[in-house]
Amino acid sequence: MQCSDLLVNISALILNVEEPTLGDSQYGSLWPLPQKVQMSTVAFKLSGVSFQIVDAKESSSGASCSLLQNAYRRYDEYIFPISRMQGQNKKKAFASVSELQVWITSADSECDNYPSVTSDESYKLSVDSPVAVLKAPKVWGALRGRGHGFYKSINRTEIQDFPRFTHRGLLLDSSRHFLPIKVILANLEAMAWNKFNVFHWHIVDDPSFPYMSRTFPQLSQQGAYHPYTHVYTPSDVKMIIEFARLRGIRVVSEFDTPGHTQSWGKGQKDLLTPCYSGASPSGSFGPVNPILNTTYDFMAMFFKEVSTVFPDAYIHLGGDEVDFSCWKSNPDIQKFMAQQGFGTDYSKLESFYIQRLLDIVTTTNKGYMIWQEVIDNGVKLKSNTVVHVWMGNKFEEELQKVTEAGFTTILSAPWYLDYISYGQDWQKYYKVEPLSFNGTDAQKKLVVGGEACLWGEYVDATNLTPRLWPRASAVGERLWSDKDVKDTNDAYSRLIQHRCRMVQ
Ligand code: CP6
Repeated sequence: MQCSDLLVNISALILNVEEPTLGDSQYGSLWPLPQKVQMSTVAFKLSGVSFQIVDAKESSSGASCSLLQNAYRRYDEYIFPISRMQGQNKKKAFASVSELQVWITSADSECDNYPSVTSDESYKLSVDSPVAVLKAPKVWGALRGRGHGFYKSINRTEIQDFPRFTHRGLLLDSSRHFLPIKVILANLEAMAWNKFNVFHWHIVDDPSFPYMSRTFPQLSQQGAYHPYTHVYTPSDVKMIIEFARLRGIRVVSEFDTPGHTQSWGKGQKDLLTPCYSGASPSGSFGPVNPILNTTYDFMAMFFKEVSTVFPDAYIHLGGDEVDFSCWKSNPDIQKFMAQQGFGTDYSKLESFYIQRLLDIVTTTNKGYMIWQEVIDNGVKLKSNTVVHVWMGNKFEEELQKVTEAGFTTILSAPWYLDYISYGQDWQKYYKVEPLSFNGTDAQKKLVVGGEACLWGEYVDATNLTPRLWPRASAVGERLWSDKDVKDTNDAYSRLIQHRCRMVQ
C-alpha cells in the first residue's frame, strides 16, 4: 500500500472520474474497529462542493457549542483540503451523501465540560443517501464518531460504537527532552484519530523541570533546560488542556515524587536528601527528604497550585523507582528510621512519605494515580486510587493482586513504545489481552484501561511522532474495540490505510 493510492482517490473524488477502491478488509479502513458495523456494498460519494456537516434540527447542542463547530471545521478541512479552495466551479457532483447531521440526543450535551472518567463516548453513525446521521448522547460520542474514512467514497453503513475500556491513554515525557508545544498538539491530534482519551503528561523528572509554577517560579528558572525557551508557561498549559478538551482528551499531569526529582532540587533548597560519603555530605542529593516538615509545607502549596492548573479529577503522583542508597547514607535519616521503628526497611520510609503526600493531595479534592510500587510497598490507599501497572515481568500476576485488593487499575507494562526493534512490532502490542489474568468478573471490571508509554530518554521533537505512530494505533484498537477483534491480517489491512490517513 502506498499512501499515494489514497491521494489518487481524493482527486478522483473531487473530479468524479474514478471509483475509489476498498482495501482487503471487509471493514475498509476503519480504525479502531467499531463494536458493531454493518457495511453494505452500496458505495456513495461525498458531494465535493456542497457536502456539509450540520447540527441536526433535533439536536440538544448546536451553533452555540464551540466544541462541535470547531470539530466540524477540522473535519471539513481534512475531508476537502483542496476542493474548497478551488472554488465552486466543479461539475455537479453525482455523489450521494451531501450532509452529515450531528444529533446530540441527551438534554445536557456537556459541550462546555471537561471530559472525565465517566464521559459517555458512545455514538451511532448511519451513512445513507442523501443524508448521514451521527447520533450521540453527548458531544464526546460525536467526537468519536468522525474520521471513519469520510474523505473518500463511503459505503452505506450502520455503526453502533462505544469503547471497551474507559481509560485509553498515552504517556509523553517532556523532561528527558523538552517537547515543543507544536509536537504535543500534533500528538493530541493523532490521539484523537485513534480514539485515545487520556494524555498522561509526565511533565517533570530528574533531568529537567519545564513546568512553570506560579507559586515556585524558581523551579523552572533553575531546573528547566532553558528558563525561557524550554518551559511550559501557564498559558501554554491552558492551551494544551483546551486543545485536548476539544478532542475529548483528558490531561492527567504527573509530578513524580519522591524519586525522579533531581531537577526539583535546583530551585528548591532543602527539598532533596543530602547524600553522605562516610561522615560528611558528598555534595550530591537523593530523593525528596521525607523527614522535614518543610518538605510537606512545600508539597501542600505546590499541589494546591497544580490542582487548580489541571482541571482533571486525577493527578498522577508517581512513586516509582525510589533509590534508597542516599537515604541509607544520611545520618539524620538513619536516626529518624530508628525513632519511627522502621528498622532498616526503607520501603517503610517511602510509604511514610507517600502516605503524607496522599493526605495532602486529598485535601485538594483530587483523586490520584500512582505507579505499582506504591501498592507493592503496602501504602494504605483511598479506595478510588488508580494503580498503574508498568513492570514488565508477570503483569498478569500484578493485575490479579491489585484487583484482588479492590483497586482500579490501568495497564502499561506491555506497551512501552520507547522500546524499539527491527520490523513490525505493532503486532506484539496488538496481541496483548489486558484481561488475561486469573480473577473474578468483579476483578476484571476494575481494569479500566491502559496507556502506551513513550519515555523520553531517546526521543525528542525530531523523532517522536514517527516513533509513536502508527505503533500506538495498535494499543488504541486494543483498548477501544471488542476483545474478539484480534485478527492481525484484517488489522494489518486496515492499519496501513489508517496510517496513510494519518500521514495526510
Ligand atoms: N521514568 C520514570 C522512567 C521509567 C519509569 N519512571 C522507566 C522505567 C523502566 C523503563 C522505561 C521507563 N524512564 N519516571 C518507570 C515507571 Cl524500561
